[in-house]
Amino acid sequence: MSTTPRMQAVNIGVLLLFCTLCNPALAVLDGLLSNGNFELGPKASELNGTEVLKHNGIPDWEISGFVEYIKSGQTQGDMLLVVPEGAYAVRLGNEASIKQRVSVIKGMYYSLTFSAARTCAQEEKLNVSVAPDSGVLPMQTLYSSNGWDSYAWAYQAEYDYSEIVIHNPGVEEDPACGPLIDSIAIKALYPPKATSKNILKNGGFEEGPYVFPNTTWGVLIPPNIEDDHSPLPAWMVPSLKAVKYIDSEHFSVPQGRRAVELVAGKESVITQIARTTPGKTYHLSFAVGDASNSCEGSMIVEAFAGRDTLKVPYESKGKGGFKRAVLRFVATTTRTQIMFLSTFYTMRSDDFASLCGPVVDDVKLLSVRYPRNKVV
Ligand SMILES: [Ca+2]
Ligand SMILES: [Ca+2]
Repeated sequence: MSTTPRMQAVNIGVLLLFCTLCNPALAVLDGLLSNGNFELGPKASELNGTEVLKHNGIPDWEISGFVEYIKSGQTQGDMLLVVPEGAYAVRLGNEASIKQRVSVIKGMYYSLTFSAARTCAQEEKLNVSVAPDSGVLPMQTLYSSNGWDSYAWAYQAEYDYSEIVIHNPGVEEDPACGPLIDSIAIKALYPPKATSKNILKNGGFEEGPYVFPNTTWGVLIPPNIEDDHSPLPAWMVPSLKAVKYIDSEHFSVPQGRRAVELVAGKESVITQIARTTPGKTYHLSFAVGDASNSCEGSMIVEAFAGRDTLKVPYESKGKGGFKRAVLRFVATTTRTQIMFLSTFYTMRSDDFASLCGPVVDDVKLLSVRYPRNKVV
């Protein structure tokens, strides 16, 4: 059957309408960067031992400085080097960096997730940048006992391409020191909105950084995130230590597919500023539980809404589960800070080395109709 130009125009219109409803960036971009797991390596002639000799020696990457191509099972002194994904990873020596350019949508927010491990006792940092944004991620706290942690970092694309650079700003005496890097992924972030059912945005933490399907240790939302480029949209982590983003595929999660674990006691804090009306009464409801990750013991989550607080005790057997709590308060200002932290520090009972803590999820803030003084 032939189509008239008018019918074609209608069809295109339908197609355009359809495509404004879908997220074009999702299918194209979410997931590993090209050779983001470094399983494709340099030719033997481009290696001197483990050192990569050519700046384009690793397919799809551009390197600078002393970059090593590390095979899983390789030893360093008496330490066995393990790789989180596949058989290969890279190590960044002092002032070394890796770079890849990707196509993005200008103005859109993106989150990067990558796995890193320290190989020496020294404090280490990684500088992640997509010009003009950059961030320094501290690696001094080891959150997972296997040595690997995954980190998230977010930015807003200023151009229709992004040059993603991970750089080791360290100046160690031992050139064999320096972080191992593997599995670099990107995910488009969609700024969440408040709804009639929740004044808070992203209260269930469903919008967040890419989580690797094959890693079992969640993703760290690094500390000192106070701007709007949070990899956990709408939430800030203004504390000294990270919070952990966990997925229902590997952890017990109270609601939906994602939640946060407060892994560093009072040093790991999540917060969001809510618009409130002075004099109105509000209910801040939330779930407190454990991630089913052998994090056992008496826990307390402290919730704050402006000057009001609620301490929620939770007895964890480390096998999953949660309870719900409500903090009722009367707003005194037009902006109320909502905040959560964990009173205690907890270690996993299966290794006594990994930091862990209570899980917070399903955070909802709503104004309630009845005035406070009429309730008996
Ligand atoms: Ca790999
Ligand atoms: Ca959730």
